Amino acid sequence: MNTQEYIALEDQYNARNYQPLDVVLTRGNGVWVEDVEGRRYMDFLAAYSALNQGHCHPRIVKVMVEQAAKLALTSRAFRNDQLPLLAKELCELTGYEMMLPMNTGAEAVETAIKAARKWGYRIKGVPEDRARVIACYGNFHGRTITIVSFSPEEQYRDGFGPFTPGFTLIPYGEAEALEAAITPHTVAFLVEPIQGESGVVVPPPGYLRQVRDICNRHNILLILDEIQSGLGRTGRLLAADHEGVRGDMVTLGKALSGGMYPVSAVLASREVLGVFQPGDHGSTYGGNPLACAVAREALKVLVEEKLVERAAELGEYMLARLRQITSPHIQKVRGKGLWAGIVLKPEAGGARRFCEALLERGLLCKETHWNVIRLAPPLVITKDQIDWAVERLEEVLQMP
Ligand code: IF1
Repeated sequence: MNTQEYIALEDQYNARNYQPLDVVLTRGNGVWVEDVEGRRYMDFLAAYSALNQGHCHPRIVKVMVEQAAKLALTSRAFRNDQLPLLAKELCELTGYEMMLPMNTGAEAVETAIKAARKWGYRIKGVPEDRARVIACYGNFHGRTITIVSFSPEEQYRDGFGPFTPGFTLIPYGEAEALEAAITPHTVAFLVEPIQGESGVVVPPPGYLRQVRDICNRHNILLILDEIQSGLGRTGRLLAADHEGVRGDMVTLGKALSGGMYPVSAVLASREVLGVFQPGDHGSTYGGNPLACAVAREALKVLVEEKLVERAAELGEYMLARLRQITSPHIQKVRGKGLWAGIVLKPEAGGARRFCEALLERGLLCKETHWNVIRLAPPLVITKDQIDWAVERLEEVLQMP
């Protein structure tokens, strides 16, 4: 079958909840992917940071295949021999006391919100059903009904009401706005250390430290959504590490499995995750031995291949090179580590046409918010490969 035939089938039988670029991929290896016509592309999106370890990392594939053949799923009705090891290794790596495993990012965020509400009622003493969580304009935390209830993006909400109450939105990057929005019923502030979907929006220096301080003073939980920013992407294990800030809860997903399988988790203190009693919360697949074995290896690869250090070093190089591009279309380049948003001027006609032109030149990336070209290559990328990609970006950004 060729590209057009696959596209026709997908459009006939699959819900049209996406508008992907018209490339049908069939294999991947490191930073490279290949389509059904045998054409090769460099993946500069890395599944929105899920592929920090690169496509089909041989060590993770090996563990996955071995574990799949051994024991894949027990449900949490029984214990398995992988979950305790992942829990210990992830907590030791990140310095948190406990974790709670789920599957997708949205589930981790839902879990954090549930924990924050219960903590508010049981520990902070907020009156039942009055708890409020503050989040930011420009946020993206997933697509469940509760999460889109506080999405600022009209399309993500349109047609999906009625919504879950209990959320307040404030501007991102303004610590004073948080202080002003807090009420006695506020239980948590949920924030991305760098906003991904919004176009790789880096808050002003000191922002996270200020919000940490405000949360301390008002006894509210700081929930850091590191699903996209965490696990090396920004050149630190967690993006909040740049400011030496620790959340009361951290959500992880995406690269926790190296792109191999949906694995997410909430990290927190014993006080916070201790609010869950048996039966309060769970998931059939959450914490399954296949997921845990894969996540353990994905974390080992991250550490042993020094991918975090690599992102710091090569990220600086990539951002410097991107900022040297002269193009009439570029308004500015934002980013941290191997994560960048090239913000185009309004008159550039949107980022999609540049992504389509890049596709023709063998570079895969994706627009966000119509005028931002988002870049997030696998962290296993080399300097030469960054040069190769930047050359192609330079070329398409010269288009009229
Ligand atoms: C899609 C965006 C990126 C996330 C943060 C939670 C989740 C995400 C910070 C939910 C998910 C996604 C989902 C994917 C595209 C992608 C995305 F453009 F939509 F916003 F990366 F920037 N917190 N991000 O970024 O995790 O439930 O999807 O596992 O198409 O929705 P999930």
